[in-house]
Amino acid sequence: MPKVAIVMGSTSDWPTMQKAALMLKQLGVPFEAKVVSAHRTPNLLTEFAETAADNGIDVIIAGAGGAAHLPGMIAAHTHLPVFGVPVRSSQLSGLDSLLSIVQMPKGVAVGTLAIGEAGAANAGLLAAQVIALQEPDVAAAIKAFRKQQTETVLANGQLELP
Ligand code: RP5
Repeated sequence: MPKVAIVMGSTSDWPTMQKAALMLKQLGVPFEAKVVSAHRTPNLLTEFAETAADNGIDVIIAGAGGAAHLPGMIAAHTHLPVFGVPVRSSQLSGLDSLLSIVQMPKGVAVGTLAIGEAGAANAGLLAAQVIALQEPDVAAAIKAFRKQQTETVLANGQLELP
């Protein structure tokens, strides 16, 4: 049973949102990933968000670009935590996506990540950190990931001229 749902406005978002999926896979968190568009499939959005909790979802990651209303509209339909990923857009490089997601009105929360792949990866990490509150194995995997990351940086920190 998936614990995290990764949804995105278009298949064109998948190369970015895969980074969230890869992080969850690395940390051993079950997930599902699918396209749910705020504008092209509004009824699916409502159905998905309203039934997510009953379907065993604990955290939702929503990525979209341009007029990125998906994370906010999903948050409007569920009490589950929603993390929004601004996907880099072709016209405005994702600044439009970021501003569309981040300025939520008081009372409906979306946790907004960075634009693009770093934001998607961190959305996966943050979702795993929420899941880890109840899952010791996931907490251990996150600690191991962070330790490895630190060791890699320390091992490659001495810089020399070519
Ligand atoms: C948004 O429009 C999607 O999230 C995507 O980032 C953007 C472009 O979608 P496509 O025209 O590539 O399907 O809804």
